[in-house]
Amino acid sequence: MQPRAVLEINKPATSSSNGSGKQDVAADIVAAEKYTVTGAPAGPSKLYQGVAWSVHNKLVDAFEATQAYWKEKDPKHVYYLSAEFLMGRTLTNAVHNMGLEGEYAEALKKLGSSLEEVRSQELDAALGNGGLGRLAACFLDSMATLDLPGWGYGIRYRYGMFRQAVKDGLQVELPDYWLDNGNPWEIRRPATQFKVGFYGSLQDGKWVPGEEVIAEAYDVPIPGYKTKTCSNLRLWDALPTTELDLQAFNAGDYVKAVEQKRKADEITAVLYPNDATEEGKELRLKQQFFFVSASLQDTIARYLEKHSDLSGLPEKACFQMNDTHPTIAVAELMRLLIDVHGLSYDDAWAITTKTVAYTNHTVMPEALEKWPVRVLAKLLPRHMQLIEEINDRWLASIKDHVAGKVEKELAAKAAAVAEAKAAAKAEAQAAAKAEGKELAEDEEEAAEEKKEEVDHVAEALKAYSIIQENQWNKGEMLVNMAYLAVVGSFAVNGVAAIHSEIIKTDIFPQFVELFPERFQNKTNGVTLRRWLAYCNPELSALITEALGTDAWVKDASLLEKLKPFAEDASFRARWRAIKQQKKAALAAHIKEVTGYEVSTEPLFDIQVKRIHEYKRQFMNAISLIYRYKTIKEATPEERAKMVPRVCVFGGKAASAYYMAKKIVGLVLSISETVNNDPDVGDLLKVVFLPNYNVSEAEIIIPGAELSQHISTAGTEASGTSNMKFALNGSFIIGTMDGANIEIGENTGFENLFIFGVKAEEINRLREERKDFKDYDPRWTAALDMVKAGAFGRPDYFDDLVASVNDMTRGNDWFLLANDFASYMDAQDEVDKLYRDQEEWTRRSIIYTASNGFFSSDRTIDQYAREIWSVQPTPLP
Ligand code: GFP
Repeated sequence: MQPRAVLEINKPATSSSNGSGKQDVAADIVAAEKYTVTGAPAGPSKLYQGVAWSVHNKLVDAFEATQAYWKEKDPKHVYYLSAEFLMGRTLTNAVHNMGLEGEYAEALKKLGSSLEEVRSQELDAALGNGGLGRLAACFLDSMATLDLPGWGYGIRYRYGMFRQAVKDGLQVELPDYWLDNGNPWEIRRPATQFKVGFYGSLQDGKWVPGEEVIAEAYDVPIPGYKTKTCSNLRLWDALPTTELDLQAFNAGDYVKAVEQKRKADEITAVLYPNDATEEGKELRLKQQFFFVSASLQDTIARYLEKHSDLSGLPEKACFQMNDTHPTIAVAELMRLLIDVHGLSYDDAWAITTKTVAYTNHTVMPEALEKWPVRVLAKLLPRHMQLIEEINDRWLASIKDHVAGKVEKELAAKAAAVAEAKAAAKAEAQAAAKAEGKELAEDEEEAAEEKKEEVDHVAEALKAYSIIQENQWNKGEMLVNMAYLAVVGSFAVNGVAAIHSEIIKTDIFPQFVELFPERFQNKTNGVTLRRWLAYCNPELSALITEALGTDAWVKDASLLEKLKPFAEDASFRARWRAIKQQKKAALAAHIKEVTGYEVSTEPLFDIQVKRIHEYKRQFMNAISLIYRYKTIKEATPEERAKMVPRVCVFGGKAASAYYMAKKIVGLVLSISETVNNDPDVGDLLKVVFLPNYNVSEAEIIIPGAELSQHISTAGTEASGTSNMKFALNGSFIIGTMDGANIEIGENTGFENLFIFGVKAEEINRLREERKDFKDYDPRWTAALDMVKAGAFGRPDYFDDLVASVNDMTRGNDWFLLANDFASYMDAQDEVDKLYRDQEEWTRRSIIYTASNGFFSSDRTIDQYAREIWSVQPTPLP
């Protein structure tokens, strides 16, 4: 397709040399400030732009060298398809990964500033929601660091995730104008455009779209750590095929004149449009198809530059689908291969199922997407037709297996029935005999049983079908995207050991029975660059000093060697001093953002993550109410023995999530009441930090002493902040859920505060607790305070309280009341250990030393070897 003639602009002046052949970074920065951000007044913001644009040039050099090399060598690439990439800020990461920190520190000193000062001017790229999006960002860092040829593919949302603010004690959502000052971290590629169609109809078997947009590429260079490799995150923007309908304009119809532009803009406006409405659903599916189609077209086009035969595609490309959002890739790859490139259905299917792999990140039903056939058929008629064909062929291929299984089950059932019947018959015969009569045979029964068998097979096949009836809305047919992903992929993985098992037993058991080898585990990880080395330079320096090398930043297994230092009192003192320093930084941040002044002496206790009922922030809040009550009622002697705490919450509630927003409201109300109660003083402070994002996390995590990962067992697939906290020497209070379990195995369970029921007990408990009334008195006391209005707005919190405390109105699905007593006991254990600061510090060191396993380098290495078959391809 002919690109529009647009130039790549925004490039700052070329690099300056200071005459000695060495680049003059300060001069570069000044030039970039002058020529790129013309007009803006001098100040930190302008200086940031200057610095960023000067780094941009260096990134582009590394990027071009890597991409040219990979193009020449033509290694297999992995393409990580993800609706989310939660990148956060780039400057610090780029400067350090490229080893430029010395030069930039010096240059900025000359200019009267510092990297720390400048970095805070950068707006977060929040193109993600939570763990899934941040994981994708960590993976990109590790892929580049391990020299693995791979790109991320996603959407360049104009407003990203919403900005969370607090108004009148409640969450409000504001647009996140992250692109306001331009974006020095991307390169626009007007020459890389693809058409993406929607709607329309099938004419002579061919899809004629009713609407089209252009996907235009933006490349975000991803520098690896201590390597020349700089890989790519390609994000798509949507443009209208006709920006201005001049005829309509001239006829005075100004709305129609720009209608195409408006429609294109809609696609890339926000992450996760509210899909409660039909329009919202359609828009979300449109987004998914938009980026998937562009990414597949792009990959195929690049493949065809070097190869003529698409049958070799699986040797050169692997598409990793990050959750169900990109699953339409299965149908789109089929369509491109069949309709555009002329392959047969069978050949296309063989290629697709060798090229696509799927990661499942959740067992929450709301996140296992199911699209109404109605919506899919309207938006993507050809894809719906292909999905039907995929499903028909799939069901036909397993029919014998299912029939055999049904036969066995029926035989077993029939044997049991026959046995029962024989017993009954014997009994009846005995009775008849006693009365001197004879029994007649029932001949119709056999025919009846035969008919039943046929129905049973059809019934059993439904469990395997990609297209299913909506169980809540009979008559509506849905496409189960997770099933499409499983059928269309060569590998399916969960993200922590327990989760990968639950997937097999609870989510996809019928598929496991057919191809067990397809199911794998890849325990998540986080990049140690961002989440230890850069966010906690003080602790990193101490680790490097102790180990005599900074090689641990790339080889996290070396952290293990820190263990003996835990026994050294002087080392512990230095460790503790650094924790105090990071607590002070967090306290200063709390003051700046909320106005609350908190002491740095108390235990810093943190729960930061998306607000969701399964993550049970509400249970934490209830425990704090009880703590508050205890403080209020304590004698001076009792107060003197208490362990003071600063309890921090952070996290966004999805805009349409009713209960989650109430949980935020409750935490804010508790915070206001407790923090302004003069009786309480430093014994307890409760803080809600609004707009939790990557940059906030980089301040919060190093300052944590205790972090909470308290989801109902079996609900949190993995969690990744637990890994970040552990690596920064923070204790974990948590359930036997997600990666907590593996963290426990690595750290020693005696060092975690584990409580609550196990995953295998959940279903039984949910059943048993239907008439539950036996509440822990601490629980009741705390909830009574909410009901009585101790935190204001009792009416507003009424539904929230009922959801966990009134079996007629809610059913405490996430078992808060059930786990509460053991949670409170675990909290008492925390207080007890905290009183012994030497022991606490010793174990804090053990946390950092034990959890190198959770480096995303390890995770990515496993993906590369065990799923992708992608080899490291470093530049010479
Ligand atoms: C999801 C799961 C987490 C998991 C991440 C990454 O996170 O348990 O750690 O994906 O695999 F819920 P959210 O996007 O839901 O936060």
